[in-house]
Amino acid sequence: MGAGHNLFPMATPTNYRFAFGPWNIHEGADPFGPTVRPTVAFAKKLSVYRELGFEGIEFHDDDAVPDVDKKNPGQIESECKQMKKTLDDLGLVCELTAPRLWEDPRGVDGGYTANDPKVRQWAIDRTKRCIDIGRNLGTKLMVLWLAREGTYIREAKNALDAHKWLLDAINAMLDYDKDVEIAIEPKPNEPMDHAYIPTIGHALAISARSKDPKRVGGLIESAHAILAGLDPSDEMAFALSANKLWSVHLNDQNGLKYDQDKSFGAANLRMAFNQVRVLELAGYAKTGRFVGLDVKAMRTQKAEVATKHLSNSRRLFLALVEKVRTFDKNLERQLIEARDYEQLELHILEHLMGVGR
Ligand code: XUL
Ligand code: MN
Repeated sequence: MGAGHNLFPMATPTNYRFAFGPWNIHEGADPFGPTVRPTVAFAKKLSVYRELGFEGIEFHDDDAVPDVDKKNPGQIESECKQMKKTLDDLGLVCELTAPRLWEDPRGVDGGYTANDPKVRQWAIDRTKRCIDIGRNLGTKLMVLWLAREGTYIREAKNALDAHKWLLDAINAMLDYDKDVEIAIEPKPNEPMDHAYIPTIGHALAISARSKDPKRVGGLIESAHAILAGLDPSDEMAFALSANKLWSVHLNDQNGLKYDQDKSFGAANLRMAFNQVRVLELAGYAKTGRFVGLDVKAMRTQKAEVATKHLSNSRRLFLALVEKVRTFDKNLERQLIEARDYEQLELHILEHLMGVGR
């Protein structure tokens, strides 16, 4: 695994907590080629979290309970008990769970917004199992990445019905468990041509219409905001200003192409700086919420070094915390007062490059 590199690299301690999902250690398949690295056993994945500087684990429902659809509530509870013990022993916590509807053949055209009422019911039932898993693993936070809740062709669904069904599904989740907190992870496209909840604005609008808006917030992923043509730091600020940013998936995206999940800061360091800046401005670390890194190793990466995307992203994040904290605040204030944004920009760029004053 090569986990020994880049361990806890920053001298300055910060109180950020980091998380990632087991899917972020992967075999490297893409739509044009098969796997290039052997499968890493789940137990082995768990064993590298702490070494890499992470304490939070993000679970899809079937990461925690394989074949969840085939299991009854009793089986789910006992498997979760075992998993919780494994996590406790390793010093890990489950940050969130997320129902993985998009891999099931029934969810081929969406779950909550499928045209077939039986599929919509299955999607809600499966999500209830996901809520059970979260409760048993000690987290209230459930993420909805609405993967196939959209269309390949616009005419395939009645979008008015689809939005109503989505709201009904969210209300059913809120009814099912009085403690569950739902964070919608917006994404404008992929796997569908268009998704119904493409931005955090849409997510918070649907939250406001739900039966318990204080339990519906958001998770913002950098790449998803970029794919929507938006600035991730502004998307985060929008949610933070409403106390609705309940997690983040930091990564990077080199323009409008397939969802890349590059290492944080790898494509646009200044955009990454601004995401860290907004989290710092909001005191995000003090909330105890996690910084999730939803990053993929390049396909070219050899198996023994296929966790560097995670440790490097964390390292970059911490380096940028340092950059935000050490930026000359007096100078910043003066230049803003003088409206000399050209000079402010130069200082930011020089600060990031480690040159100049
Ligand atoms: C997909 C994506 C997912 C969610 C979790 O683009 O980001 O991995 O974060 O379901
Ligand atoms: Mn994500």
